[in-house]
Amino acid sequence: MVERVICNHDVGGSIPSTGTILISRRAVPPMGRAIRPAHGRALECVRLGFWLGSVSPRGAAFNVFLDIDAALWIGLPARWALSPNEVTQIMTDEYIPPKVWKWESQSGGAFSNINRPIAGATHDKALPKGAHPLQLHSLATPNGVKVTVMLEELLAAGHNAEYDAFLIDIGKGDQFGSGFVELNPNSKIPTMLDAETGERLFESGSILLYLAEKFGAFLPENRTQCMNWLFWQMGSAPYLGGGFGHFYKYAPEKFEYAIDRFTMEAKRQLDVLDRHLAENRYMCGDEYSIADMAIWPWYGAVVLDLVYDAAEFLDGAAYTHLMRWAKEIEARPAVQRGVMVNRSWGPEAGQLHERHDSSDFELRTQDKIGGES
Ligand SMILES: N[C@@H](CCC(=O)N[C@@H](CS)C(=O)NCC(=O)O)C(=O)O
Repeated sequence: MVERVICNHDVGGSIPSTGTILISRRAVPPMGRAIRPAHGRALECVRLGFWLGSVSPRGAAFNVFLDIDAALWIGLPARWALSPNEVTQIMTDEYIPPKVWKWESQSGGAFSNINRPIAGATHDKALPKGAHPLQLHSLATPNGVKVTVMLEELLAAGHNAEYDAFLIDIGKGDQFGSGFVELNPNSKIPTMLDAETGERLFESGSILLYLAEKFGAFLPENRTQCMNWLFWQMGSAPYLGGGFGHFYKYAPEKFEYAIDRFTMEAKRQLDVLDRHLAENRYMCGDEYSIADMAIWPWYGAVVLDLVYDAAEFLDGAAYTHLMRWAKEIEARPAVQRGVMVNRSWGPEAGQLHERHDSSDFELRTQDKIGGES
């Protein structure tokens, strides 16, 4: 917890007269109360706070002031301390929830501009239509890649699963267009229309299952076990992505509590997979299935360091069975094609913004068409 104390009084000595303190709130006890040794962590924070006083984090002047009891307790001269009336304003980031939450400001961090507390369309925008029965509107995030890998696997296996894939730029809010919301009231990619049946599809797990049933493929005989792992992925990945990935990579600050909490869970999940893959070639036994396609873009990608830049932090290499499986799947040609579809970042040769034909992988990647799309 961080507290900012702004003071306006000259305390003399070598400490400037005005400054800001950013140290653990526990380091500064309520004015007039001493830090008790029982607060082992508090002492640590005071020392850290004082040490930080000599550097300039965030490029700003950074002066450390302590209240008098805290100063005396750690043996600093009294003139280096502030008395209560010298502290004019205390701003704390300790969050005290209001009675009723209101949407007043962005929370900061990546994606804060698209987060909103209400559902529904924000603007009128029809979705484009392609020539094939399967119309995908998506982006090559892990949830999007599940479906494009499945479609490429189906095609590679000889099924007539030709599809049109259109790019949804979630950073720009395309998912809140009226046409998109008609397909998916939840405004998240991936979403798909099967123009042959008129079926509207959303939720990546549901789309995988729909395609597996439609084409009679990638659903092993032991369907129940396979569903266990498919649903495991759908329930678990939000902890990895929305929890760990968000706080490790995208949050506006590194919050130790949140990173610890979700790292613990992410590593537990990696261990669940590692133990299972020690005994099984694929998630559902000997057969490659939609469960592998659902799990690989998240957990395979984490240990292969394709998302969140966290493979080292999570010690991904230690999960040797998971790594073996992740590499085996990564090497599949259909997977290599699937990860390119609706991808709008990374090397241009790996970005196929829209996919309408198998020749697009050769002819229409960004390095080939440049500013055309
Ligand atoms: N449970 C959904 C999650 C989909 C999801 O979270 N999609 C993200 C990208 S990975 C998205 O569209 N975010 C846009 C937004 O939140 O506005 C699924 O598996 O399809």
